[in-house]
Amino acid sequence: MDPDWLPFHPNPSKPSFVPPPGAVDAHCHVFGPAAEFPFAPQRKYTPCDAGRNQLFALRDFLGFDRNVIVQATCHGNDNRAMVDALRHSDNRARGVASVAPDVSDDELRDMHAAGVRGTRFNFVRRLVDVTPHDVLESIAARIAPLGWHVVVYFEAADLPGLLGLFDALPTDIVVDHMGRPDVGEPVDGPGFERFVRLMQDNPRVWSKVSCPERLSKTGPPGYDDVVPFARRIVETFPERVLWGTDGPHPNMKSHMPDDGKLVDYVPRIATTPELQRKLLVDNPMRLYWE
Ligand code: 0GY
Repeated sequence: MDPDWLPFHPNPSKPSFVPPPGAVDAHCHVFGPAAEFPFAPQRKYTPCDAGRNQLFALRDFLGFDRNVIVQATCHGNDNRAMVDALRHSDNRARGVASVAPDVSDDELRDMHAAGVRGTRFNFVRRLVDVTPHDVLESIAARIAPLGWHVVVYFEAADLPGLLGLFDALPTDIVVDHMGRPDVGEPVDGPGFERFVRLMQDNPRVWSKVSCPERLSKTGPPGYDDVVPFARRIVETFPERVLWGTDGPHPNMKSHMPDDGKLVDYVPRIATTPELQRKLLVDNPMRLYWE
């Protein structure tokens, strides 16, 4: 693993908030283990091993029932570790893959049978060499017939340059971590307004209200400065929000979050049982299990 890699929290606290029955952790990853599922040669980071057993143990400890496992960039387009986790999940995990436009129909069918329901387009330059938009459109054309959606990860400053691509995609679009707003700006400032407008103008766009630990400047345990941003999205678009732990937390440099404290953040951004049920159960079930 990289010399400055922070491994996942060894003993997270038990959350005070009890997730509703059937709750889904809709953003998490598996890393290897590398001896069985080697990392991609073109990766931009080398993590610690964090395989499926550890992920499922964390799920149970935190009081969740299901996972959505998102292909991490350190595995490139080799989805075997993620698909293996889905196959060992007892139908309690779904996946988001990373694919190239020449992926075969057989591969897509196999992944679908294992539980993959989306593909991820990553625009964060520290994580990937960004793929041209026409190539991404051709990938979207391959996965749309399966009913899959596209998960997008980008920095807030890059949103204007992506609007044309988003318009051209024939699928639902799920934005990771609210499009990474600068939470030092006002919640009604121009940067975040642009993101809110994207969701307002496009009923196909969903948002994960996850990763306060990546966005916060005030830091743990409460990530207080991120709360108004996530709360605004949850309250404005209660039917199109998802939440996930982001375990095992790739590339955290400032600190390693305590997953129990992250779960305790949920009732601060989804403040009623109804909003909590939509965020953690109804919405992810509709997108990934129905
Ligand atoms: C996240 C965030 C990060 C990494 C990845 O696939 C990945 O490598 O998503 C990050 O470094 O910001 O959502 O897990």
